[in-house]
Amino acid sequence: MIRPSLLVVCCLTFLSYSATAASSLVSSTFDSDADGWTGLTTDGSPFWTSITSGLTPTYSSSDGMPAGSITLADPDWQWTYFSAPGKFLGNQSAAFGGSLQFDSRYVMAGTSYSNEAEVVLKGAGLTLVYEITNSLPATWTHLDAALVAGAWRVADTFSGTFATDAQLLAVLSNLNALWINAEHFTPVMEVIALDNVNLLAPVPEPESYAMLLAGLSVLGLIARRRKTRQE
Ligand SMILES: [Ca+2]
Ligand SMILES: [Ca+2]
Repeated sequence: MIRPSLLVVCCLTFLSYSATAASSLVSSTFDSDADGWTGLTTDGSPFWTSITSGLTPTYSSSDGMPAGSITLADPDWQWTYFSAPGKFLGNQSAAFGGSLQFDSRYVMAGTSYSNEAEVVLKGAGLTLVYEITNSLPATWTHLDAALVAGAWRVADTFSGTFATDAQLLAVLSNLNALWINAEHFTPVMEVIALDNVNLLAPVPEPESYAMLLAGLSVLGLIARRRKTRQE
């Protein structure tokens, strides 16, 4: 019979492994300020040239999920994006196979929905784009961009070729821009809010858990045998 103490250790180890496996690599929850986020406008696909950069988001201490978020007002006829601070950039290869998650909503709507890439990643000479939805509502909405090949297109939202594993990993390993859409409507008038930006490592497959449990069981057996021999 497995000793209760050993069982507890096994369970605790398993639980702590589960809790840390999908943990955030880097995040912005906007608890006290804009956390270094800026805004920019771009002419979009296929070149994603930045037209105006260094826009200052407005910080809200009362709006958010929970409170504390930023908004960006559409300043011109180009595509407006939130631009991530340095802590989200550089080598983020640990997020490969994971996801980029965030909450967003519109504070002020335009007259009709329009569509452009939801997230833009630049690095290693590549621009990758991810499309989620063109109908962002007024209520806070959780968005999840899986960082897996086949989910991202190269440079063009609707007709670009899908990025390969190698391309996605190359971009994540040398990330020099991470933009989140603040352009959901025509014409120039909407205000878009952002909260809880999270870059997450991949969650292990069920087989990984099974292997971990098998390994722990073997360790338990060895420990019991040693104990029996000592007695
Ligand atoms: Ca918040
Ligand atoms: Ca607009």
